[in-house]
Amino acid sequence: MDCLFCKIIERAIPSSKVYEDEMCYAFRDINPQAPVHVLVIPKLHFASMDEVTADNSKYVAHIFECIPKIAAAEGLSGGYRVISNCGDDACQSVKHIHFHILGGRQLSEEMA
Ligand code: DGP
Repeated sequence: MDCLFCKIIERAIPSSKVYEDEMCYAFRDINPQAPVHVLVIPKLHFASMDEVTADNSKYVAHIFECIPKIAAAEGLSGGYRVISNCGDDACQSVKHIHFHILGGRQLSEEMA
């Protein structure tokens, strides 16, 4: 599987790890758009929100359990934003579902 984020999980490509457990991996975005910009990915490969099923949704649920813990560990007591880009119109560039955690400054009211 020629997937950038699978290679990051396998350590074939280095990354700055923030959190890891048996179901997910979190690391710093290479092109941060806020003082804190963390990506959270499932250790199971599926491309996007469009591929969430009854078989893999437990990975998404687990990631949403982890996100508040990661945000707290990153010091985001003032709040944060979670984004998952899905498909070309949303400019999804890596076809392994991922959730951006953005924070550390006042974010724009604009979301798109
Ligand atoms: P998206 O546009 O939602 O598909 O976001 C993909 C993000 O992945 C983008 O913000 C940049 C980040 N990214 C791409 N390649 C790498 C990489 O090799 N390492 C890290 N840490 N982040 C990457």
